[in-house]
Amino acid sequence: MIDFKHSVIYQIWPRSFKDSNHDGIGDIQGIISKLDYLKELGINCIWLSPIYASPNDDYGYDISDYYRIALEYGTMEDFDELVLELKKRNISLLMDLVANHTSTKHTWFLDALNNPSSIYRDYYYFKEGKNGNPPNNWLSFFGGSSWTKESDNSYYLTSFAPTQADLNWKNENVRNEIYKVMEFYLKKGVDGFRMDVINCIDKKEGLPDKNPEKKGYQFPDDYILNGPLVHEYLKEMNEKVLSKYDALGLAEGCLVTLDDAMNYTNPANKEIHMTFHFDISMLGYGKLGKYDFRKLYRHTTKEFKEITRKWQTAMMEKGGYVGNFLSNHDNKRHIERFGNIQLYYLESAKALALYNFTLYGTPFIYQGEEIGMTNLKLDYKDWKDFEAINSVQAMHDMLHVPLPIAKKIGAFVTRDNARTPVQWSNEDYAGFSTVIPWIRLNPNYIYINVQDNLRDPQSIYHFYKKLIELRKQHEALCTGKFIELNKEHKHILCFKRINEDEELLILINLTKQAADITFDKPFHGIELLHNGLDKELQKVMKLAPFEAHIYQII
Ligand code: ISL
Ligand code: CA
Repeated sequence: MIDFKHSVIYQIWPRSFKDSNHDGIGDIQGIISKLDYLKELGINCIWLSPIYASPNDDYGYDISDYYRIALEYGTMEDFDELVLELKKRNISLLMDLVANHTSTKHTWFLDALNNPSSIYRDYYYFKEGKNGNPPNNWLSFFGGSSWTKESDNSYYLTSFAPTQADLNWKNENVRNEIYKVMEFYLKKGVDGFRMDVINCIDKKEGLPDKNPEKKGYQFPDDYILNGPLVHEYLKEMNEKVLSKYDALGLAEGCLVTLDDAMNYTNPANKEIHMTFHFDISMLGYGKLGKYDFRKLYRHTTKEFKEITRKWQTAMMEKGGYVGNFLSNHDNKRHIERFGNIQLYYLESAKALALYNFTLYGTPFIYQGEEIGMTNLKLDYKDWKDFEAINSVQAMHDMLHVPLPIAKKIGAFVTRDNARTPVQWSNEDYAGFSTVIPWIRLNPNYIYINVQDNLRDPQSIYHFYKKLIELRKQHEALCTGKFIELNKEHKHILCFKRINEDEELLILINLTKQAADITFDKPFHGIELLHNGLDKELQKVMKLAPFEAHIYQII
């Protein structure tokens, strides 16, 4: 089992990581060519977003064959080579397991569709409509009905894109098929799985309407998320697969509740080992997410601190475990959401990194975050993200938002923001490729790129490297208790990480205002890291905007 409490995990979204064969699309050989860069950064584990055969309606999250590598990413031999090269460097590998749904191009689904007596019909949710309407009023994650029409009055459940058909986990054969896929990759030497929307695999019995008294599609939150059987299925998966291979299970934890998260990951329950939670990444969005456009707002520091406290305390008290992330392929890059790129680009990138690396829980880095990549507002014609395209259309069709406004909102929140190619250098096409990439490059690659970051000792990259190094040197950062100080402070997050041997003090000004903090008693400390000027630890500390420090108390 990978030592996940002492790991730093780097997420690769392969399409935009590095192209090796001049087609403008990232690929496995591209990843292999950058393993030394990742090793040098100090990470010891990779979570690789899907690389399996897929029609790419949702860029790999719609799998048509679990046992084949997508042509544009390479071959199974390339994959085996990747596993080997990772082993040489002592870097573990988590594959993405997309098991809530398959692509509608998967042979199971095609057979179900074409053959009325197919055994595969029960692999999915096929259901008759109600008076010319879908079987129920569930809203899809990507906008519109959760149901896609098969014929006049027959539908199948598609909780995400209409080409992603939900699998019926109540069918034992489905579960066994998924376990077989897991074993196939475990035998190849992978170390575990990041499980896509795994907490959606138990749908409410009978698939009833949600809030039937209301008009229009309703988000089926508690009808499809964290159903009671998810725990049973995860226990079975643990017993039949994970435990046998000593493999790591990480849940995506889509909109997970605190109690469920703790139950999924409490070792006593023998389910999985770690989960993400969405509370930080949903900040600034409405309950329905980034397209809940009337509710978009700039989060408050109070909320940010409350969420941090809530999850840190829960882990201490309830024994569960989370992975901490600020960015991923599903959200625009965090530097613009929680930092300030206009005035405090370097400071806020570093302050937020310091936050993510000093919490209890395993820190994740999303590709390009370590060099301070930013978001790119794409013209509508350049959009690739189905969620964005469909949600904008749904806003227009269902809520009568004028298209130009809907598109503005879409450009602001689309996942494409975070999916532009990694900026390796200031050469043509940012050193990502030698031809025009599949999605637009951020023109700021001229001054935001890996090459320049490597050269400048004050760069964001070098700051991440130091943070990773510090986690290796200070056990308290990995497993120490989290104790918050001056909770009510309006700007500064202040906490200790403590174990039997040491006491660390972390101070982060989360805002663009300068702020003072006064401690009840004076501390003395050695400065371990800061993102501005070296400062002695005193009873009253004056912090500049986004200033952040780690001290070892003596
Ligand atoms: O992006 C989101 C936040 O608004 C979610 O709706 C997202 O779809 C959800 O977090 C589930 O994400 C995962 O499953 C999706 C896939 O599109 C995402 O890329 C994946 O991370 C469906 O497989
Ligand atoms: Ca390529």
